[in-house]
Amino acid sequence: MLPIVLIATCLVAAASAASTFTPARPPALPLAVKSPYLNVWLNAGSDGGNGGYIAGKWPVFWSNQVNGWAGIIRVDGTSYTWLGDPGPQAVTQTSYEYTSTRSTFTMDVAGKVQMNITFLSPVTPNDLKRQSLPFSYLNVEVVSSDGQNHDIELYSDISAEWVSGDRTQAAAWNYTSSGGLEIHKVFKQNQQIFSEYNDQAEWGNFYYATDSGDGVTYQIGQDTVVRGSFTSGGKLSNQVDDNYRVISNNWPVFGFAKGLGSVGTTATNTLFTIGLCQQEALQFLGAQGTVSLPSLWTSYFSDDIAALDFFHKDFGTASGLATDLDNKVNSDAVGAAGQDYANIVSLSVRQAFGAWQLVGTEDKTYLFQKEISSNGNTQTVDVIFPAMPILLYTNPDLLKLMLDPLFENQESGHYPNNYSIHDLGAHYPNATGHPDGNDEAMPLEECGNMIIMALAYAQRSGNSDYLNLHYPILNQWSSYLVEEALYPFNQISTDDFAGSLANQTNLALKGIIGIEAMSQISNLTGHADDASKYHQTAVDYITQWQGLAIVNGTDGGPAHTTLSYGDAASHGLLYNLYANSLLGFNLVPSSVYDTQSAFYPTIEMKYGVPLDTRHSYTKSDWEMFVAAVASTDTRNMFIRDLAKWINETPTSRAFTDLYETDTGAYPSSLQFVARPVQGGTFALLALPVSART
Ligand SMILES: *[C@@H]1O[C@H](CO)[C@@H](O)[C@H](O)[C@H]1NC(C)=O
Ligand SMILES: *[C@@H]1O[C@H](CO)[C@@H](O)[C@H](O)[C@H]1NC(C)=O
Ligand SMILES: *[C@@H]1O[C@H](CO)[C@@H](O)[C@H](O)[C@H]1NC(C)=O
Ligand SMILES: *[C@@H]1O[C@H](CO)[C@@H](O)[C@H](O)[C@H]1NC(C)=O
Ligand SMILES: *[C@@H]1O[C@H](CO)[C@@H](O)[C@H](O)[C@H]1NC(C)=O
Ligand SMILES: *[C@@H]1O[C@H](CO)[C@@H](O)[C@H](O)[C@H]1NC(C)=O
Ligand SMILES: CC(=O)N[C@H]1CO[C@H](CO)[C@@H](O)[C@@H]1O
Repeated sequence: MLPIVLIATCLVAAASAASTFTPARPPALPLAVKSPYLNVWLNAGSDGGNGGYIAGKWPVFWSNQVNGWAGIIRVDGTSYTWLGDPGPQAVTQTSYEYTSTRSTFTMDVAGKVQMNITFLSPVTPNDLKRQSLPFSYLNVEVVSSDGQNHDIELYSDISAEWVSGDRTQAAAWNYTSSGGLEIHKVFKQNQQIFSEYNDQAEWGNFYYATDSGDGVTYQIGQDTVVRGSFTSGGKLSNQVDDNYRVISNNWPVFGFAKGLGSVGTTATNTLFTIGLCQQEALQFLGAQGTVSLPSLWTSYFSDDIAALDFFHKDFGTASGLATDLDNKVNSDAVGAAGQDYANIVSLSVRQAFGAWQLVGTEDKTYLFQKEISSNGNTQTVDVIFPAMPILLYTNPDLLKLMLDPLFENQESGHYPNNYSIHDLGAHYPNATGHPDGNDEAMPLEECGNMIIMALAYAQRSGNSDYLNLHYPILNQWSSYLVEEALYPFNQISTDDFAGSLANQTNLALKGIIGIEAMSQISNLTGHADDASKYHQTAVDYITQWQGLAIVNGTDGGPAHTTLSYGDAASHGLLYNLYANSLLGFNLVPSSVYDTQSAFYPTIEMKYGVPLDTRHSYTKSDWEMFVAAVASTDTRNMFIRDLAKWINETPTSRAFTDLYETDTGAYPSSLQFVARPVQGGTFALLALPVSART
């Protein structure tokens, strides 16, 4: 067998040489990335990926198990693979391009036919109905490229691997034709609501659909049988193998074939929709006790099929909205800091939104977040905080929908500690809180985060009623900051993986800016005494903090802030400085900005600046926070290094935010992937224009 494998690898490599990657070749290519449970990628980096060629490599769920998704095309009777690894020789990929919402591949089929294959996962921050829909598009355009007409048939299928992370589970399925759509439905027989296995959902119905029409056939059966009927005859049997069975038992697949007829220089178009419908999305401990919350789309649509039907037929509008967002993100980013910056932010959009899910009803909507990959917590405050910039940039109301359940849970008396909760549940989709108070304690971090985010939302939306509504608990958290912020006791920050430490300079700064934020909140809500009291404390603390935190370079080295007070040899990314600019404060003097801007270039590594002196790795989200408030040259250094990393990293899974600054690889013990914190790459775009360098 070995020689055959080697030959196959060489063939793929030879075919591979031709593709371009625009604007970059990311570690993983987003395919269907729409929610925590519809989150499928192509691994591309050298460490487990194949360089970004979609024909010949199976797509994977973010947690790395295959979600079988196949595509075959027959041209004049010869079959070629264009998606996944179903067997036939691969088409030649000539280009890959990503935007904020799309991944588009261009394929050359034997010099005869060109295919344009677009994976579109819509992101509509200002249109909650569309944003709530748990589906993604695959659109395939085919045209003759040699001037001749060719007889063409197109095929695609999904496997039952999408319906459970456990391949020993039994699936069932059904086929329907409805409203001009051909629809495969596949689901786990033993529905386990609110449960996961390998991070895949263990409940709900998956759908794979395409338009009805002449030449469309379908078949459900063993992978080799269904694909074999297509490659031998160019069509399927319209039969359903109703021997419902275990996912890995003679691998059932759900296939469509479409005869395109004789195709010349007029392109033909075939659209597929993939998605997961869950009537009930998660359970939440809020004002009404523990309730199970529906997916928001159920407010707009009577059932799965109605939602699927709307989504599929909405492709024209959805494409237009997607293009608007793609263009806006690109031009804003290029205008703010150039093409490298656009490459970074546009790769972050689907990933950030893909960790989020709109639930509840039109009257009471929430946006819930899964802390993908690091531990699966629900609504982690210090994971919302780094993602906040993309929410402020796209629609600040979404930040409110994200904070609402945190306020509701704690204001209803479900959390016993004086400081802010860390998360709303140990594992998504359970937002059942921590009534015992035994969550992962990050007291200073989360109090600062909640106060800063509440004010950021109110400033952008003009909604100071929101601050009034939550004044008592914000005030309580601020009292905690007054007690604890200047000399933080030995505790973890959001970078818990880096270890705990006393007197963390950056953590203290967050607390002090949080106190100033409470002064502003007090001002906006008519609490004049609190406003002046908190302001005086913040000013007093920031003065003391400078004395404690800054090494003035008396030993000849460059001045900088330390990682912790008194440790002159230490340093770290001072990313909490960002909040001072985001909120428009003059609390922290410009000398601190200047000092840090001059310092970072002196410790630059190949792919960026280390997070702190304890390790050689860094965090891309915090680098972009730091860059947003740095001098132009230093900002551009951070952006250039991260853009280079995207192109060169050996990591092969969805855009990690934690990587080694010298090799670009994962730290040996940790693989963070697909995390929403990449919304933090929008830090520069979330700043008021007047606050940008
Ligand atoms: C396919 O993509 C190529 C390259 O991006 C483009 O020039 C061409 O117009 C596209 N074809 C169709 C039918 O959209
Ligand atoms: C398939 O759908 C039909 C019609 O809705 C229904 O009667 C049947 O029970 C379904 N079968 C399964 C296995 O869900
Ligand atoms: C959520 O809680 C339910 C019990 O209410 C449990 O069965 C389920 O496994 C939990 N889900 C996860 C992902 O931990
Ligand atoms: C909450 O704060 C009050 C006042 O500072 C303090 O007396 C009390 O012990 C704190 N409660 C807890 C649970 O830490
Ligand atoms: C924190 O820093 C202050 C000022 O340098 C020092 O007095 C105190 O001992 C430090 N705390 C800890 C726990 O190291
Ligand atoms: C809020 O700040 C403004 C401007 O400094 C000041 O004029 C106003 O009196 C303050 N209001 C309160 C309630 O503190
Ligand atoms: C230890 C020390 O000398 N710290 C000083 C460094 O510079 C800042 C800003 O000028 C001062 O506030 C510190 O006292």
